Amino acid sequence: MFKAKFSGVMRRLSCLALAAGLMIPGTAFAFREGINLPEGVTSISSDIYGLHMLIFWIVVVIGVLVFGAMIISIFLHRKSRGVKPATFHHNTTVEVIWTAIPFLILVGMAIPASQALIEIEDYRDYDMSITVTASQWQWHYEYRGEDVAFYSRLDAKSNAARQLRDRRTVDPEEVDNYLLSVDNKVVVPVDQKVLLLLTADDVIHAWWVPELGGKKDAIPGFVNEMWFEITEPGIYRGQCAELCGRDHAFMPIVVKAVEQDEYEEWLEEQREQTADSGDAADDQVTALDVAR
Ligand SMILES: [Cu+2]
Repeated sequence: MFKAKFSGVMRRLSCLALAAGLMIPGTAFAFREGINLPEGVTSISSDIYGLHMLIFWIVVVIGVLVFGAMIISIFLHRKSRGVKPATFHHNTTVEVIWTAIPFLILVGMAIPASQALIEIEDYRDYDMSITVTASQWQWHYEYRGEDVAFYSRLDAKSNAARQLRDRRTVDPEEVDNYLLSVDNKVVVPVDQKVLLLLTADDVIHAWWVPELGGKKDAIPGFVNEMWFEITEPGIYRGQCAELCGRDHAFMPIVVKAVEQDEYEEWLEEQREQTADSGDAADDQVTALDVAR
């Protein structure tokens, strides 16, 4: 008798512990730095973050209400207190309520979600555009109408550190932003709508810088679009986000957002370099591929 009662209590306690064990650390964990979605530095990324947090809190409230009702019911209406099960079935009022409330919640979530999606897909009225061509394993950026084009690859230090142990000349621990640095950064001005036209030469790649909000596939034979407008100067890092072959992990993306004057100066420098080097960029690819 005592044993049966004890195991019943234990079962209930385990249920409570499991529910609390899943909910409390889950909520706390989401707020640890680096775990939650980054708020980012573009108008779209902050909209996405706002949407994410809104839905997160709706889910938390639903979770607390549903689990709370379950836990209270299990505790107060337990057999050992002499509670007899109700025998009714069908309650139209309750059924209308539990259909209408989730419907309203879903509509409430769909409105801001649709607004964010429409904004993400609005490619009109951009200030500048860059054609991004991915290939194994590098990015090519062409600033449209500016006579500026270059390849962007893993920086030499990260590349030396990523080699197999016997060929390694640099310790990965000593490399800042290991595997997240490139030789040529994508420089863009702040507060300008930058349109990216993405495609690929060989297999599918994906351009992804978390702090700019969203990512987009670069697919051979197709041109995909994405846009961002960075509000804060800084360096933002990302990676190819589509498994694209052996060196997929070694094609990072680095975007440097600067003020308009600095951007103009950089463009001028790049124009000079592009004019000097001619087609040298293509030769470099061959040399790099051989070296790899
Ligand atoms: Cu890739």
